Amino acid sequence: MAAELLLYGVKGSPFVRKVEVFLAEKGLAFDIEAVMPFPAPDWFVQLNPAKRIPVLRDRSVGTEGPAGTLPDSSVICAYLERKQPSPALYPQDAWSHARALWYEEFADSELAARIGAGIFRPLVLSRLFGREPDLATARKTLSEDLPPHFDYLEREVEGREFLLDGIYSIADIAVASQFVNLLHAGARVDATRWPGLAAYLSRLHARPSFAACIVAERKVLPKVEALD
Ligand SMILES: N[C@@H](CCC(=O)N[C@@H](CS)C(=O)NCC(=O)O)C(=O)O
Repeated sequence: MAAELLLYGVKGSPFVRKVEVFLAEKGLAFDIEAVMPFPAPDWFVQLNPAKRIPVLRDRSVGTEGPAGTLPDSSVICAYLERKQPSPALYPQDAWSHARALWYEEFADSELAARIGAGIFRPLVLSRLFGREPDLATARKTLSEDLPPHFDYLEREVEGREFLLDGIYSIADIAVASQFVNLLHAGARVDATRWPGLAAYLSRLHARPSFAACIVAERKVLPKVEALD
């Protein structure tokens, strides 16, 4: 029987993974329908004029065309939190809630631009589409563009289990999801330079919700050499 929730997107996207992990943590069943956005098919552009994955369909709202569909991982997660409040994945108090949204935004814009466009795309997507990997861009991103962001996150997670002290939240899901793309590209956060961040990411990626995504994605993504 079809699940009530249907996710449009492909494995390997950090935004699709963010929603998959969120759904898994909520214990919500869902179907996934593969949509590759390079370029997005016409029927999909009717659902999301931004031509980006993921889009969620809630079949209890609509089963055909744009009815019952929501674009954007942040919008989808916010909707799912209201639809299925337990376990809570957004902090309750106003300040912590706003901080969680900031980390989510930081992940979806700042980290995605560097890890996605600067490392994953030049190495993994290039290989997937039969192009030569752009090692120079990936090396520069890892050695010059990302370290200030790693420094920031190292300070934010220092002495904490989660970004919002004691509360596992959308902030952790969004940030850790972007870093899975770094793993898939054969790169790592140097644990000697950023020990807190490296340990935080290892803990999150070991959660069943993340581990299941990582294993499934490794089966479909091209293998790349370790980035030195
Ligand atoms: N803000 C969007 C970003 C989604 C996004 O950029 N998805 C990428 C795949 S990882 C995409 O569909 N790109 C298609 C394109 O750039 O044309 C979200 O959170 O869902």
